[in-house]
Amino acid sequence: MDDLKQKYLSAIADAGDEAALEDLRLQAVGKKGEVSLKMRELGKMTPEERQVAGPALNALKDEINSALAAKKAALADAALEERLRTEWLDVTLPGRTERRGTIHPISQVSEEIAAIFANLGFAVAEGPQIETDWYNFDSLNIPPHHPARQEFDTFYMNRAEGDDRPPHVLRTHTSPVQTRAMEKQGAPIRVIAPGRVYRSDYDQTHTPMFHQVEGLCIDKDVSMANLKWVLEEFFAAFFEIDGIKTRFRASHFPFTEPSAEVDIQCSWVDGQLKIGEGDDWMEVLGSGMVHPKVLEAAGVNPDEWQGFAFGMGIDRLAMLKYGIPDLRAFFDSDLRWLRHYGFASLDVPTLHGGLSR
Ligand code: 2NL
Repeated sequence: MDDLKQKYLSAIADAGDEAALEDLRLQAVGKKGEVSLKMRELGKMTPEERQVAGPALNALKDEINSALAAKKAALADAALEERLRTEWLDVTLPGRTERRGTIHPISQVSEEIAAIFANLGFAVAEGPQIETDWYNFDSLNIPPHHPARQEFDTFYMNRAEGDDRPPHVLRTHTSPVQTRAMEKQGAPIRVIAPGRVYRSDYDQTHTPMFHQVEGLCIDKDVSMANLKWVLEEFFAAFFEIDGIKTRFRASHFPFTEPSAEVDIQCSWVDGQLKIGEGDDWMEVLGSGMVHPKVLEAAGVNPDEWQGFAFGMGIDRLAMLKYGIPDLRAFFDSDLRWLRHYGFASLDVPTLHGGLSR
C-alpha cells in the first residue's frame, strides 16, 4: 500500500496538465483503478485482516483524491498566472496612426446637423423606414387619390395574396417620424428627424435612396419669425459663415399652411459656387407652419398649439459644404473616394471643437 501511495502521489505532483491528472485519477481511484481493485479484495480477507486493510485503503483513496484536487487547483492558478503575464495591454499607448476606415460624409454631416440643432434645443427622433400609408401620407394631410401621392414616386411593398389592406411603403420623407413623435410626446415638442428616405427616381441628381432631415417645433406661440431665426442660426453654424442671408418664397405643401421655400445667399464666379456671399440665391429647404389637420392627426389640439416644420436634403448639403461634385459617388462604395472625402473617425463634430476638420 505504501508503494501505491508513493507511486500515485509523485505521479500527481509531476502531472503537467488536467488531462494527465484525469488519466491518473482513472488509474488509481476510477472504477477499475488499482485502489478500487484492492478494495474488492477485502471480501476475500478474514475479518481481522479486513479491519486493518479497510480503513487503510479508505485513507489511501482520500489522500489520492485530495492530492488530485490540490494539483488541479495549482494547475488552474498557474494557467491564470500565465494568461495575466501574456495578455496585458498598455492602455497609455497612442492610437494607430495609419488610417483604416473613414466616416462617410453623409454620417459626418448628419452628426454636424444634430449637434447644431441640439444646441438650439431640438432632440433627435427616429422611426421605421417601412411605413404604413397612413403615417406616410394620410397623417400629413395627403388623402388617398390626392395628386401629391403620385409626385412622391413611392415604393410600395407587396401584401400577401388576398390581403386587401393598403400596402406598406418605403417612407418618402421623414415626416412620419415626427407624427409618431407628436403622438408619443404630445406638445410642446422640438425634434429633428434625420434619416434615409426612398423615391423611385434615378438620374444625375436623384438616387432611389437619399437622406433628409426634417425639423418640428410646436408650442403656444411659435411663428414664422422663429422659423426664420432658427434656420439662419442653422445655416450660419453649418456653413461657418456669420450673418448668412436667407430668402423666403411663398410655396405650397399639403402639410404646411402657409408654406415657404427657403434660399441661401450665394455667388457664381467663373463657374465656382460660393455660399454666403454675392447676390444669387440657391434653394435649400421647404418649410411652413404645420397644418392644423396634421396636428390633429397626431393627437395635438390645433386650437391650443401651433408651430413650424421644415425639410431639407442632407446629401446636397454635404455636396455644397465639402465640394463633392457627384451625388451618385456617395453610394458607390469606392475606397479611393471614401479615403478622399471621408473623415477621421475621431473627428466628432462639436460646436466648441469646430464642426468640420
Ligand atoms: C422639402 C419640403 C418639408 C415639412 C417638410 C413637415 C412635417 C410635419 C408637419 C409639417 Cl410632421 N411639415 N415637414 C414641412 C415643409 C416642407 O419639406 O422640400 N423637403 C426637401
